[in-house]
Amino acid sequence: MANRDSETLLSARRDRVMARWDLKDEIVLVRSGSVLPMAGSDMEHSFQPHPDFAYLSGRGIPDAVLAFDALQDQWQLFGPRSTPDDQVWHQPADPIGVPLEELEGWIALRTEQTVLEAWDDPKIQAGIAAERIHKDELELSALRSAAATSKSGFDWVYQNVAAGMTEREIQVGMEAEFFRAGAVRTAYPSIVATGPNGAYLHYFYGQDDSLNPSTRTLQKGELLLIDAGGEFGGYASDVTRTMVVGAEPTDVQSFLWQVVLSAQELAIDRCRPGQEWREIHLDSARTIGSGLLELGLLRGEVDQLVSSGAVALFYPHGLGHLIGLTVHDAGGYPAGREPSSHPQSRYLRTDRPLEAGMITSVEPGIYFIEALLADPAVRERFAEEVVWDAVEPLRGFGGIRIEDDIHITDAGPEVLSEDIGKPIRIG
Ligand SMILES: [Mn+2]
Repeated sequence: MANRDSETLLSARRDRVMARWDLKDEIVLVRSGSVLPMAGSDMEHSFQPHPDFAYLSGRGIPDAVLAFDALQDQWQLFGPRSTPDDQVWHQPADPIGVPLEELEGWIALRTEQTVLEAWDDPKIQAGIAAERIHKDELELSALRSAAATSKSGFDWVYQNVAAGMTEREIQVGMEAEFFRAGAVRTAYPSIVATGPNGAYLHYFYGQDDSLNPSTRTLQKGELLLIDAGGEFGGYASDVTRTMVVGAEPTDVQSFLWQVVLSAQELAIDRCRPGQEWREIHLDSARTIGSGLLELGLLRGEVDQLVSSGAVALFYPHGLGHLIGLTVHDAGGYPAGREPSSHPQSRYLRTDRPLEAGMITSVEPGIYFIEALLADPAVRERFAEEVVWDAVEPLRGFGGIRIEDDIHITDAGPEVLSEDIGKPIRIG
């Protein structure tokens, strides 16, 4: 699969990581991981390689090990070989590297050298993460292809979804298009949430009870929130659109949708090298807070409403996260930064200055979350700041989120998912 150009890029990645590790004579083992058995059966979960292994080797095979000998400045890939018996049941595994059986002997030859397991060693992980945040040409190409698969799925939604369809019908119709367009799998379980379900940030099909999956039917005039994306070449795409189905949006739907869109557009415009992510996030909360004030759901002054946590009742999550080999990618918190306890920032997955080469999602939202709005302690704490009588009719409204994937460049933000339309109404 890997051609000469990609081998050159992979080798350059390994060189950069090695320089960051700054080792003397240690051995580093980067393992791909093993397939996991399913409880109570002889089946296995689908395999996903450890992203550090995938990044450094360009391969996604189970039970493989990429080893580095710092004394010799030498990398060696070890891969499993399938037996004739295995081959009765499965196609032969790609014979990558030298046979895995040789790993033990390879280590035994290096008696004086300390063995570092990449999974357990923060210094080794930090060195890889510091490189993974900057995407090279090979990665950008995979990320663009992943976004293209997502576009096919969302286009299907725009052309086919109507009131009366179940969440399941919408999900499988959309995912079929991801796969037709080349996606290897979905980048994460697709969130297809109708009406009130849109308020669950990580709502997905069958989550509550795998034996009794959701069959909720989309009603005319309800919001449909879809957060989904295809994965290509190991790289994720992560896109959210929210639309009203089968009717003209109400004034409130339309107003809140525009507030989320403008929060997103303002944030995307600031996705430039040197910008502090936490500041962009807090400004997105101010935009959303101002919208909630204007609609009469909050009272007071916007900075105070952000710092008290009143805005976080309606926008509890972070503005976005790095994207790459995993949908919530490595490197969000550089050394020395810890997650904050600020009520508006405690779920921030990234807190760092942006740098060219990063990919980040930008995904503000507004939700009416029953667990927060129905809590007597919350209602008491925010008695002054939240206009509870005005919020009451919006319980059950669901949520609105709009999300795109942004490539940070010196020339300004490049929106990888920009071809995916943002209709406020479909069907
Ligand atoms: Mn996301």
